[in-house]
Amino acid sequence: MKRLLILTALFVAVFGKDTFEGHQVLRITAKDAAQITLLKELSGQEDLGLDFWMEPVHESSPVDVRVPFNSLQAVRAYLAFNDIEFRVMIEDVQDLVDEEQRRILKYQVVSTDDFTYSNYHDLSTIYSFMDMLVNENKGFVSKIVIGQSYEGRPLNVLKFSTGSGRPGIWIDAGIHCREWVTQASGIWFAKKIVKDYRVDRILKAILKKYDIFLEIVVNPDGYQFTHTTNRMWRKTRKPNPGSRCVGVDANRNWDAGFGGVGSSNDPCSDIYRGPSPHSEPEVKAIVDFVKSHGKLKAFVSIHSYSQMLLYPYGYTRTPAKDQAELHKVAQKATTKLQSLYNTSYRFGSITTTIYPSSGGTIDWTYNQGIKYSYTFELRDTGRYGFLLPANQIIPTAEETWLALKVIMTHTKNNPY
Ligand code: BHK
Ligand code: ZN
Repeated sequence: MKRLLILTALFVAVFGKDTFEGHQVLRITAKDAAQITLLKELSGQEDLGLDFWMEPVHESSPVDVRVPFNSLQAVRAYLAFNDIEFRVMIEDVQDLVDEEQRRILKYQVVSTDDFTYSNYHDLSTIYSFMDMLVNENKGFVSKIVIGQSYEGRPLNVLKFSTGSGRPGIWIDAGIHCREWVTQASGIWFAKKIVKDYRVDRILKAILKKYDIFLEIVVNPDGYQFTHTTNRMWRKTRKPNPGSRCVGVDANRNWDAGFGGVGSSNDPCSDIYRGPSPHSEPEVKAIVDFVKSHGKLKAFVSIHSYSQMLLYPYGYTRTPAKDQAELHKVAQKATTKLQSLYNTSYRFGSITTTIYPSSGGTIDWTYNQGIKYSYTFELRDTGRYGFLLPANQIIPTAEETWLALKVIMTHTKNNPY
């Protein structure tokens, strides 16, 4: 293993790509509040380089943590000493990353019919996919550039429309760039919409009254970075003045309880909220779009993993005014989702279902008056986590699409 580590260090130095050789993902189950406190202390030990895939908040839900090889002994000893239960979820993170990389095809795609929906793709391939789709479906699909990322990439939104002057439904993916199944599902949704909009009566009825806006890659700088340098990157890529740490958690950056619970003011934290609300151009672009459009009636922001359908709020325990209705729709949507492959979802408010968390996307959109504001956490429940094997992309997208249609249909049938 020592030789391996030296090789690993060499590899990083030469190719500039982080590797995860010997890293393990541990699922840690705290049994009381005292153990949660011990886990928070562990996460504060920056020299250990731990990557919490879920925040330690409450003893009712276990946390998955990626532990670098060099910290494994110390972490295991700490957990054992404090009598905290854990088990190994992923034996070697790099094995999964390697497998994923092997399957990424480098080929010139000429049409969206040749595109391999069952694989992950790099950013330029996704951007060409969007252009192809627009070219193949003139008059139905168009591309709107709503802004530029910090590194100057276009922030592309696909618009699906069969008429003019209509209210809109928004779907986005990839705000956390390492959640690769979300961008991959977004691509599949886009193709599904053009295949189905004349033949699927439900979709046809939705598009008769509403435009659909789809932002497949909310955080393109981060997505590129997960391909070139660090597969486990979550945040944006804007440098933080006065810190050697880069990036902001774009799902803590919105002006809804900004700076409150479940966010950090430490630029080195993975839940760093940023210096001010909407400080990130990727967030500000959506804010400006939502305000200028003025008629979005549903807003769905897609994450992974943990199989949940969430509605506001995350920054407060106060129930949303429309909680009863949001809950019923979530129940219907997750039931429909499960009908396809028996994938089971939990649903409820962000605070009560995952954890209290402020500055999140859908709390802001809900407060803007977009009643049907939801967040999905797609597959899985932690066997692979962010490294979901590519052969699960299509089934994930298919089942999620059924739930999306339930939300969109409810929106259509309940105008406000
Ligand atoms: C979802 C919606 C609003 C606030 C928090 C969440 C949970 C999400 C997060 O931002 O911490 C978990 C996550 O990234 C994995 O997708
Ligand atoms: Zn996320």
